[in-house]
Amino acid sequence: MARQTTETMRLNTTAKDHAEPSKTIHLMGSSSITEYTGFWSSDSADDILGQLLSELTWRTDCINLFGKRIPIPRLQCWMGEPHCDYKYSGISLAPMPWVPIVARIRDRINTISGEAFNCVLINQYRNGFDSNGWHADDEKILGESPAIASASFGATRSFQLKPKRKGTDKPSTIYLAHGSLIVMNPGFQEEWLHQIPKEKQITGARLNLTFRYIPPPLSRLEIG
Ligand SMILES: O=C(O)CCC(=O)C(=O)O
Repeated sequence: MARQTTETMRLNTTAKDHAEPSKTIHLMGSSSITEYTGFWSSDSADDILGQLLSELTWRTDCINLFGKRIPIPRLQCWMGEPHCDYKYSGISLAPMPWVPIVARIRDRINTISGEAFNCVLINQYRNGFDSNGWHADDEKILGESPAIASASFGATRSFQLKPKRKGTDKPSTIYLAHGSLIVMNPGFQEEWLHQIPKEKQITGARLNLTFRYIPPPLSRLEIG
């Protein structure tokens, strides 16, 4: 799971909803990732996975590559407060209003993290052929040093990490299991890239929800 630049500290071991979940801190250079395995119990995670798959409206978005429109290798859904328009890799997303199951997930994550996440990108990896290439969640609209929380349901997938600065370091991997949560802490997006590589032997679906915070536009009063 870890490699040279990642130190891991296991802090405690319980793993039931509403109990103190198992927490591991991966120190990543001058930043860190906090990992909660079993943040949702297996039964709750099963229910959430079923509900999300049946209740959400999924979109297939396309990026421009060498003058062609290419579908991204996963389905997605963007949800959040009305002001949370989002743009990445040339894809423009207007937020769907919160559905109750996602709002409950958000509230639980906001409580444990002390953040105020107000929007979420939900990715559906239909099987191991679906993937998400190297990137950082460092769009300007997210502010200077954003925290990003990422919840996973369904098939366990490899979450690979490598520093932005060029070097010989091989990627390190955290395995994101059913019902787990990670928080990429402030500072992480500035220094590190992450990806979900293709793993063609995986046949099951995985849903991932990455929660973000987009500040509301300044009111006329605040602008002066
Ligand atoms: O699926 C994941 O765990 C990562 C998703 C991700 O990188 C993103 O939505 O920006």
